[in-house]
Amino acid sequence: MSTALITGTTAGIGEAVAQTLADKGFDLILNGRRLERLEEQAKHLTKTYGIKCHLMHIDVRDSKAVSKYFSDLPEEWRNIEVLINNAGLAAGMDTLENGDIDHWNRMIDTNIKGLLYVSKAVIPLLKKTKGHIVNIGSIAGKEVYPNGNVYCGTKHMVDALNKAMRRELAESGIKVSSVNPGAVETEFSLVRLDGDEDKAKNVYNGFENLIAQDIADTIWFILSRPSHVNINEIIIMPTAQPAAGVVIRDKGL
Ligand code: NDP
Ligand code: 8X3
Repeated sequence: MSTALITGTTAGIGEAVAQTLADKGFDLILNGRRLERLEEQAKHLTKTYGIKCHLMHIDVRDSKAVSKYFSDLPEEWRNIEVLINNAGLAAGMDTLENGDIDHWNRMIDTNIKGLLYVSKAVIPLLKKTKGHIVNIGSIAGKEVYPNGNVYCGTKHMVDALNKAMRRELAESGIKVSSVNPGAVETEFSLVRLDGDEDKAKNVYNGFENLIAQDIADTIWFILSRPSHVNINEIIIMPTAQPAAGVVIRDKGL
């Protein structure tokens, strides 16, 4: 059986991708900081799909923990064919002038440095399997919007790293792709807005947002192309969101 490692599987897009890949028969390495959710998820996927799960209960910002996890990884889990770099967040929405430095550090440390730490550790394993890396970027990595400054910056870095990885890894037979979504209703806005449920709900009012399964389906499309085809990148948006930071509300879209 093939093995996939997905970062950030305890909610949202990562959770949907885990379910989709389990349904396709992948054994899974599941990552996140919330242990109870990881354990429940592993139990559910094992029981429902008859696959094996291994936990990566690690904060991807912790470079030492990431590197130790992979040096200690049991032999039977080293055969990784797919890495989905998904763990990430936005924190706050403000001008640079009024921005919160702790928010900036969380985003930079998770979205950029966490992705780098995990990729560095997994690339040697992917070289052996001629595997596939899928980086979850964002429309915020292709465009910018007011008050999105640092989040947009981190996702532009993901876009750059996606291209850099593809250039560096092509000779090893590793495919590198990115998926860059617009608004997907997950825990994303709840996290961004410091747990304010009303404000988070309002983000998705008056239009049909994407759902996590839309992104999981797109990732499966990318992974299931024949070996001579690589999808470099996909931008996927709600029909009602023609650009970053622009949503057409209350028009039945
Ligand atoms: P959610 O908040 O629903 O899920 C985020 C996941 O990332 C959780 O499983 C969380 O797990 C995990 N995570 C966050 N920080 C860490 C960390 N330091 N270490 C390990 N895991 C971590 O958000 P989404 O599913 O929406 O977001 C997933 C990705 O998609 C992100 O990279 C985001 O930027 C991107 N994206 C989201 C869009 C959207 O509109 N929702 C649009 C475009 C891109 P835990 O808290 O248990 O650690
Ligand atoms: C999340 C999508 O449009 O809120 O990456 O920046 S958006």
